[in-house]
Amino acid sequence: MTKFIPSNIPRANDSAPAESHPVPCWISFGGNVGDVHATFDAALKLLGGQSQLQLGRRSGIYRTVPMGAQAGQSFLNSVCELITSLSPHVLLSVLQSVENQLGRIRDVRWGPRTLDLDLLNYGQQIIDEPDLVVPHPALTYRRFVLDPLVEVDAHWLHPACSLSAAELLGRLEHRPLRVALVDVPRSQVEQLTRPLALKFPDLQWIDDSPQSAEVLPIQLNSSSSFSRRAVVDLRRSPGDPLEQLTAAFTSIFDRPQRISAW
Ligand code: A4P
Ligand code: MG
Repeated sequence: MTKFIPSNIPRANDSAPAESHPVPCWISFGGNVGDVHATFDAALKLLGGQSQLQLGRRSGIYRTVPMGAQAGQSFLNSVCELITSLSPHVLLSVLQSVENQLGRIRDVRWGPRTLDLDLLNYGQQIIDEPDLVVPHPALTYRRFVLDPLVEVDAHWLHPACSLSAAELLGRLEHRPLRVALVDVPRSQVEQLTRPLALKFPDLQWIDDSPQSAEVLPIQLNSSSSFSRRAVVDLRRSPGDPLEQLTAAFTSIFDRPQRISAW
């Protein structure tokens, strides 16, 4: 079979080889500009029309609280499974091409958007490159990703930390939520925790080294790897540490509402 590469898709970053066997991937859909449900349908049609790419399971559609100071109105979010033999980078290019065709304007990071398609995983592969990180580093704390994913694939296993989607969601639902900043000096912790305590009263800050599975570890700065404990990794989030934490807790304390089937 001839390998199909859409003509408008750049190949420069296609360093990883395509898989010989189709790979199951979860894609997160998000949007908060225009008729988002219609945009999701249009995206599905475009993706379904690609060769080497097959549509799989999909969740219902959820209304979610906007995460990030610049994010705008409430979002609709969903997840859809794609089974593909495209390489990870070509798949990312396909997703970006579909976003662009459906009116995505990239001006503000975490800004309002007609459509955002994030690659949550590529089978069990772990990729950490400047333009592509999988599993998606933010999926461990985003209710707008985990709630739909648990609906359709609760047993999905995070390739790096080996927690299932249901376990990742479950640890966000403890109240009070016990959290520890694993790489912030104790002298700076109070400056961050005090304003957050007012906004998120169900937070309980743990000072000690977070060894317990019931403590949610959060990483802001350091380069050391905490992946085995499934750290909440905010190193790529925009803004200063207070903005990064505010955004993360906004999503963690959200209660996404399933508003319809897809
Ligand atoms: N990139 C790296 N890894 C990936 C990956 N696994 N999937 C790079 C997709 N892209 C990946 O993305 C920026 C760059 O990330 C890309 O060039 C790609 O090479 P972008 O889509 O251009 O910009 P963005 O979406 O503004 O940034 P980012 O960091 O992807 O933001 P997110 O994570 O998409 O979050 N609130 C609610 N309730 N629901 C939402 O869906 N989404 C965001 C944006 C903010 N707040 C939200 C929601
Ligand atoms: Mg994105």
